[in-house]
Amino acid sequence: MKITDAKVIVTCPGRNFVTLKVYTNEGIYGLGDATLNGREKSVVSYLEDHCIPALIGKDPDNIEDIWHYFYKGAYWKRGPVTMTAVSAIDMALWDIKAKKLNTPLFNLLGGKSRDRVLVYAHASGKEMNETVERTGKLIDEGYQAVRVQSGIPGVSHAYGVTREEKRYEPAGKGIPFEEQWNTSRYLQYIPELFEKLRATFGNEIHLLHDVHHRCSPMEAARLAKELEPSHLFWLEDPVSAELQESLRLIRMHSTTPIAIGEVFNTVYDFTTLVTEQLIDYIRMPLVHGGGITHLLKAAAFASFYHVRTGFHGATDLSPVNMAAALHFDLAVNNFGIQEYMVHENVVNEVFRINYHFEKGYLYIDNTPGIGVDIDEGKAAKYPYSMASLPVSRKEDGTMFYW
Ligand code: KDG
Ligand code: MG
Repeated sequence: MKITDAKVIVTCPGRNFVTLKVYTNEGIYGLGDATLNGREKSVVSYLEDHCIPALIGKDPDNIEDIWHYFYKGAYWKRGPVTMTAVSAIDMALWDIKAKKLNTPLFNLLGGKSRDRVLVYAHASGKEMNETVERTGKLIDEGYQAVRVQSGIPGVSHAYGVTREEKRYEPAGKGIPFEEQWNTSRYLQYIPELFEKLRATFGNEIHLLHDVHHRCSPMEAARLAKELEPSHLFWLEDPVSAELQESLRLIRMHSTTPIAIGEVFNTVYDFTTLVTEQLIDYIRMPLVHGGGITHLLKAAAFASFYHVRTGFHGATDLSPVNMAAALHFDLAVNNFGIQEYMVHENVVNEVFRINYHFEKGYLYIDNTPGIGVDIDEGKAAKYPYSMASLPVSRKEDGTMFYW
């Protein structure tokens, strides 16, 4: 079998998505998600200018070798742009192999360890009552796990809260929108919010929260400790984890489970976090973490330290990634939970999906391969439109982590 061509499809049905399509001489093609929120065109360039010319002519069956060609073979390795491109190639090759063998992808990853995938949804509100009400709505819809973010009194734009009456979407049109931040107000408010959520909904529902990299190690330790009575499923990204050692401080002070890694790209970003058991869940998704080939190894490594997966699954990861993630989630033993932010309906006009939600879980059908397809005619109706993630400043104007 030979790769005869590959192309990159950029489409913006409400938000930008980048999809790699790899063609073979046997008429089978594979799809890979190559979306890197707010940096879409950088990945397009890396794929078109550097990867695709070298990919053509290779045997798509040799996934391991091709992965190392684009990873080990590149002197300028790692980083989100490079690794998103590597991920897209890898995902497309697994799609091709599974289609060729006429079997759903999970069968090539060891088969099913479970029949369904526990997911968590996003609830957010401008203030406490609205936040509690929206959490209740999701529970009524059948979700068993909910990530809860809320507007903070005195903070003009807290992370994760929808600015319009639509679902929360992180990227905005044009250059970055500037949000404001105040850590002390946040630290005061969040334990009260979760106390109220537990009092309202009881202990059965799984509650999650994303700090989105905004605390110092000691602030994060305080928050994790004060949230202990609310028994969170996890506290996500309590600190910006460039400095892996900073997680030691949080662990020293609290038993609240910690999830980290949606901005990581390789296993080297979290070796200390795993070997010292400083985290409980690893969030690095297939689309930014080197695809299925690298995540199989990273998840296996994490499993030896009892760290489970909890893949990133926001709306800026395309349905191709979501379906690939579901195959992975079904297969690996140390699966923990899957983030599921529902795409707008228009996205599912462009992408034909093969998964559905029922009573807290996602189910995927037995379509061979990853099982998602793209309608290129519809994709062409929605041209690329520049969008960026926000930036964040403290009230005195100091640049901060978003
Ligand atoms: O592109 C960035 C978003 O996907 C991110 O801000 C969402 O933190 C996020 C999450 O946990 O889903
Ligand atoms: Mg997050």
